[in-house]
Order: sequence, then structure tokens, then C-alpha cells
Amino acid sequence: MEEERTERAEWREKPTPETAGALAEAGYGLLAAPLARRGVATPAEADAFLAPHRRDLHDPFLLHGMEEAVERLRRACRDSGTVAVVGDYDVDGVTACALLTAVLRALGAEVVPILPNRLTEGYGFQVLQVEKAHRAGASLIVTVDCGTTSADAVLGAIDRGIDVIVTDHHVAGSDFPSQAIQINPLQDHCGYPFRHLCGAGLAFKLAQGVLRRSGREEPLAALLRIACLGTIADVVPLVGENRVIAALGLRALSEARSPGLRALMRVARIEGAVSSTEVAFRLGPRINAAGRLADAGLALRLLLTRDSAEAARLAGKLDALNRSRQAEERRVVKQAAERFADRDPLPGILVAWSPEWHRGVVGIAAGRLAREFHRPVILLGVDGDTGTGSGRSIPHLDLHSFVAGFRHRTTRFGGHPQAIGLSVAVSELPDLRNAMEETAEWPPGVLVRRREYELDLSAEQIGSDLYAELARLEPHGEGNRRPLIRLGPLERVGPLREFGEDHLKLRARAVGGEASEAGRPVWLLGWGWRERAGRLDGRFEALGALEWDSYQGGPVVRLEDARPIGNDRMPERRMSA
Ligand SMILES: [Mn+2]
Repeated sequence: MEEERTERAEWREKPTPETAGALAEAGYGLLAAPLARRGVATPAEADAFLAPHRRDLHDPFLLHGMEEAVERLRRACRDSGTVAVVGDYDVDGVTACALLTAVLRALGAEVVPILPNRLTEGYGFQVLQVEKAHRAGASLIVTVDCGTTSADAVLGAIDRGIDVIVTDHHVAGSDFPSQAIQINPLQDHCGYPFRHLCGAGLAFKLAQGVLRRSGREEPLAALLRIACLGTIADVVPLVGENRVIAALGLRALSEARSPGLRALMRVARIEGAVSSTEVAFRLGPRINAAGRLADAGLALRLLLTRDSAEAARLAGKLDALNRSRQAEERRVVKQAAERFADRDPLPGILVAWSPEWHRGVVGIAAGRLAREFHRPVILLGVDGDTGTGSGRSIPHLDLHSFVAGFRHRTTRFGGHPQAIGLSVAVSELPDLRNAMEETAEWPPGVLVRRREYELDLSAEQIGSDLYAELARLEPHGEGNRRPLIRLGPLERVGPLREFGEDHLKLRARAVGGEASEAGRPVWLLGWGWRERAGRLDGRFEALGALEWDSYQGGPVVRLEDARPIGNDRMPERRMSA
């Protein structure tokens, strides 16, 4: 957990939609409010949420452009044409590219996968990938996870007699050439019932469409175990169809037989069932490390190889790159944080650049600092006379539309409300930073760190039963975080133990009211909490999420925050269960 550089957080119960009442009456108990907060309104929807099923995958042909795209792809497969699949260098772009490449090859097409190099080429579908496709003899380019703002490249392909299908989930451009087919649930005339598919999710839908029209059975497990990697790693909301992709994909992942996935899970030390946390923190970063520090093609080859010796070699390479990435990221975070720490008052947006920063890690470092300082952060690595980098935002603050106001001062710009990429001339950077700082006035309350808890429980309620009940909300991710529990009043039982570099663990039990002394103690775990040990003295209350700890062999509360309770402020017990 990151150190917090801003004032203490405000705690409040997450607002509960009225639909929670009906769910509680229908017997969903403790899960009623969390389900309602995740957009579930009826018992039927609750059942679908709690038991994701393949029938809840939407018809791919509801996507605008799907019919034409499938028609064109089938022609390429029939004629044994060469198809270039142009992806991206992150997990989403790599898995999308691998999935579509494998399916089109199985259908008889000659496929040339092309991934941009983050360091030498930068993000997105560009004319230079068109040239590569052209040299490879492609008559069709399919983009995955990119292309929606690449009018130049699309027109460049059409000029060379290459047809183009763009599949993308980034904010759609207004000048998309009408000669190309576009599949993007965010484009105006797309009536698809779910807007949040990622690049790999869209590649999966396109694969479904082309397999279905070709009269082939859809190898759902094989497709979903790849699509779920991009879906979880790209932090799209894990609700609706994404939840189905993630849940079914994770189940399929634990049974993966492909040499690449097996080798990757081996170096990531994952055995048995695979959780979304393991994809987000173990598999995803290793796939990403290739594109960050070397070439995303290494990860693509790993996913596509049928040779276990090659898979072991590539997985070892990704593992080593991931370790370098961690070290590099720590360095950038430390240097940038030192610069920001001097600023008083702290501006509403933090912008920094350095020729010493690796462009492959500035985005991930910006994300970490945005959480620490609780405001948007933009970091750029400088190479020659250009700064290239990424910005990351905080909840309820649309960084994309903010930076769009400065688009004329960038040489490249794109992204999402929460994450942007940009390139800026170095000579322009100081003025741009000043202008951004002056303009960065956010609505009141946006910079207040809020912790919204979902359940208000006493220590006696923590146990295996509660863990099993809450586990029904898995897989967790964006839009479906592990519910935060408010727990207390508590007092420590026995000593505060330190472990690892700066972690804490302790046992605590309920105090106050009638129940004093009676409570069975619960384990609390504070990752990176050594400096916050003072918050765990005397009587305190805590916010945390319930996790299974294989070391303890039981549920533990992973601490998010804690605060002391004075004797005069002992709260009435609030029961939400
Ligand atoms: Mn993506």
C-alpha cells in the first residue's frame, strides 16, 4: 500500500440504491446492498450476477459493423488472403492480437500479427504499421485495441489497396474514414447493449462472429481464457458482459493446457484456481513488461507458441523484464515524489518529466503517484526534443477532457477519462505545465480522499461463513471492488507484529457495549503499515476488505485505514447485516 501524502480520508457508507430493499426482502441478506450498488435491480439480475453464465454473452452481431467485418474476414479466409492483425503493446492489445491471430489461422487465413514498439513507435495504429502490413503482402488489416483515432493510417492503407477493419474501445474520433469498417461500442450509431468491452473483449466478439458464420463451434474456454486477461488488466468495469468474460475466463485459465499460459503461470507461481487479483498483479504485469522494457512481440509469441521449451524461455524472459520494470518504476516514483513534495500548496494536477525516466514505466508510476497524492499526475520521459508520457486520474475526475483543452500544444494525445497518453515538444513543457496547473480547478470535494465502506460489522461477524458469502461477488475488479468493511470498535489482542519490509499484523477483538471481552479475535493485516502503527493503539476502528490468507488458513482483514476512537466517542453499534 502506498503512503498517503494528503490529509486523512473521509469515511462514509457507500450510497445504497433503493433497489437494495427489494433484494433484501428476496433473501439476498448481506449481499443485497453490495449487489444494488453494482447495478443489480431484481432477483433475476442478482442470480445472473452471482452465477455468470455463457447465455449472458450478447449476440456479436448487435455490434455496429460486425456483419460487414465478418463478411470481409470470411472472404480473406476463403481466399487464403494475408491478414495483418495490428494490436497494441499492453496486455489488452497483446491478448486481443493473439486471440484473433489464432482464430483466423484456424480458419485458413495467412495472418501477420503486428504490434507497435512502445519505445520507438509509440501507441496506436500508424502509417508505419500499414507499411509493414503492405510489405507482408496483406490485403486486409484488422486493428485490435487501437485505430479509432487513426484516420491517417486508415486512409494510408486504403490508398495502398488494403481494406481496413478497426476494432477499438477508445473514445471514437469524429473523422473516421467511411471507407473502413469500424467496430467500437462507443461510436454514435452502435446500439450494442454493453459499452465497456475492452480490446480483447471486442476481438473475442469478432472471433465469435466469424466462427459462427463459418459454421464452426466456438471454443469458448480457449477464447475466454485469453480474453479475460485483457479484460481484467485493462481495468474496464467488471460488470455486465465483462463479468461473464472474466468469470468464465478465469475458470478456463486454471485448466489451460497451452504451453505459453502454463509457463507464464509457473513463473508467476500460480497453482490451481486463478483469481482476478492474480491476473491483475502477477500475469498482467509480466505480459506488460515485454512492451514496457523490450518488445511486446515476446509476450505475443509466448501466447501463440506450441513449443514448451520456447514457452519456458520466453516466460523466464518476461519474468526478468518484470523485475527490471519494478526497480525502474520505484526509481521514477521516488524521484517524482521528491519534486512534488516540495510544492506548497500542492497544485490540482502534478506534471513532471525527466530524460532519466523510462517511457515504458511512466504511466504505471503516474498511477501510483495519483493514488498517493490523490490528484491527477502526468509523467513524461524525455528523449531528444520530445517528451512522451502518460497521465492518470482519480475517481470522478475526467483527465481526458481536461487535457483535450490543451490538445493543440501536444503532438499526440489520446486515451480515456482515467488514463491518457501524450507527446509534447520539450520546449513547450514548462509553459504547458504552468497552464495546466493554473487551469486545474476541480469541483469542490473532488480532492477529498473518500473511503466508502459497504458493510458495517463487528469483529464477531468476521469468519469463514462471511468470507464464503462475500466470495460470491468475485471476480473483483474495476466497478466491483472487494467490499470495504467498517469494523469496530476494536482493541488489540497481543503484540503488534512486523513482517517483511514494513508490514504489520495483529489480532483485535470487539470492545464496548455488552459484548466486551466476549469477542473472538480477528486477524488484521497492514501491508506497508509500519509507519501507521500509531493508528492501531488503544481503541480504534478499521476499514478493510476480507481476504483469505493461506498462511493463516483463514479469513483476514486487509487494512485500508484505521483511526482511534476516544472513550467519549464510542459509537453506537451500527448493524447493517
Ligand atoms: Mn485496451
